[in-house]
Amino acid sequence: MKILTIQDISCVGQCSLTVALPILSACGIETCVLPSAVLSTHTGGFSGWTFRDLTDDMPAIAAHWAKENIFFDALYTGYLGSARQIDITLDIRKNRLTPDGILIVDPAMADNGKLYTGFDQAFADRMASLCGAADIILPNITEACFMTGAEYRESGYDEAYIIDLMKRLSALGCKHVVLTGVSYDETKLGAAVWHSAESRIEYYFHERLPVRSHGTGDVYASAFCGALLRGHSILESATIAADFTVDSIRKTMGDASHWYGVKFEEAIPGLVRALGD
Ligand code: PXL
Repeated sequence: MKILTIQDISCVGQCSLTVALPILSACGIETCVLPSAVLSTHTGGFSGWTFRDLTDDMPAIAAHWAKENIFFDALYTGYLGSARQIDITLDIRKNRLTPDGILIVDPAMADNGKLYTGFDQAFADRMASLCGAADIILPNITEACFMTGAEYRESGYDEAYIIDLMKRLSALGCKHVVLTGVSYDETKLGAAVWHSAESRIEYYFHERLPVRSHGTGDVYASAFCGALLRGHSILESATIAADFTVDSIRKTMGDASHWYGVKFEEAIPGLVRALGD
């Protein structure tokens, strides 16, 4: 079982590849990488970061893999450095995935009602087309709204709002949606899983912690991919990933100097136990 993940290297900040690689490895999955960009830090709270766009390197890397007859069982995309990388990713999906290979897309581009620095609506529209080609997508509510044109609501919504979002997302073309950050009351937060073919919703709710943390989307998505490739169902994987993310946040709470990410490393033993043999 071999996964390829395409996302940036933020050298410092505990997100993207520095999170995906250790978590997927801990899950026992061979992980290959295609870095989309190299940044000195992530863009969420630091200032003056460096940004090396690797778009131009990506086609040659994929061409070399083709020469070497290298294929992947799964492709997991996160933060992409340019709109052109979406077309390159679609090419890689077409040419380098095994016949049963799956595409999992985390449209990592927005949170808390806002796009991350450097992204615009045109990028969100291209990301919507990548999500349309995916087997499973892992958006938060903000990303879902930017991709579908739905109104963003932070709280106070009901199940009809979430089901409308799910229908809009599956109209893009994806087979399953794992929507994160769903909450119908103040004490619980969780993920809603939508199966497009059956128009069926499932949930996993956990305790809501009183903090907002950076990088938790990447921690969640990486653990989700690891659990899924280890043979767990989508709902089980969504559950394992949520428990791991909550544990990582809990281990970071109270350490204000660690504002830029979560201490997921300390939660890895629990993740490995949750995966079972
Ligand atoms: O965690 C998502 C992410 C990934 N990569 C970079 C980011 C962010 C979020 O801000 O800035 C570079």
